[in-house]
Amino acid sequence: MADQRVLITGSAGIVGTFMRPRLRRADRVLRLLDLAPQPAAADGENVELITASVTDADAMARACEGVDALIHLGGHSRENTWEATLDVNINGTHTVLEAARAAGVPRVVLASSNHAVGFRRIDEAGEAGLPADSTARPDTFYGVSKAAIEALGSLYHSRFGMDVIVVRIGSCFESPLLLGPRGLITWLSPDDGARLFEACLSCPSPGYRIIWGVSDNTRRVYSLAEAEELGYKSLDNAETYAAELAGRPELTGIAADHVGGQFCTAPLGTFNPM
Ligand code: 15L
Repeated sequence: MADQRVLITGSAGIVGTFMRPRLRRADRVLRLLDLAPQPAAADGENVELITASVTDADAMARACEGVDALIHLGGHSRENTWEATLDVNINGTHTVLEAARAAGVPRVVLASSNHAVGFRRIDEAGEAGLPADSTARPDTFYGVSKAAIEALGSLYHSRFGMDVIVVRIGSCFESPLLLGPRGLITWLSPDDGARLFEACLSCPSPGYRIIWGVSDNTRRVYSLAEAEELGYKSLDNAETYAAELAGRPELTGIAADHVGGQFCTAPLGTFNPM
């Protein structure tokens, strides 16, 4: 059987960089697309490197040729101006989906974020956690773009039958230590991230789904049931870092009460380096 070809946009970004070695398989070609330079293929690494923007329709059309599944991570990963957010995140995702549709890519995984629902209150989460398909309550222009990305994915599924899985990622970093105490709630370990994307790539006929991308953290407020239905099993828990985070400043007020944390109070439309 021919190798599976998986296109990853934004492959030089934080999550993309974590996924490159973790999604490597002998029977898989990773086609890695980013505007930024990427390390050359290591010995025996089955990768194809493309330098391009997700907003470039011709480049995306070429990138989607012969692709079995697409993981769309590309775009601004935090708050930015409305114009940049609209251009790269919303128009860029439209360009990506349109190229995937035209090339007959059967499955697309879209990176969304907790900030699509950042203004949901933490105390809305019941015992099982906040449902993965809770309706949008964005906390930023960035969050609005993620809600739009989710809606585009739904449209492309309904109109064209593409399998589309939207992953509302919590905070995917090497460890929750970079994030402060909120990371004990939101952390998605890179290894769990890879387990999650593998489940998205291999589950049979998912249709359109929204799932949370989070580790099985003791303090998690997001439901894992929807991701587990696709075969995801988290093996990590941010709580192992709790002692190291003790004494670090806790969020207060609106930021503490809502899923989006400090994004809920950061200035709108201003690049947020967090
Ligand atoms: C996100 O969506 C960002 O991409 C990431 O940089 C983190 O800030 C994360 O949310 C978070 O909520 O911690």
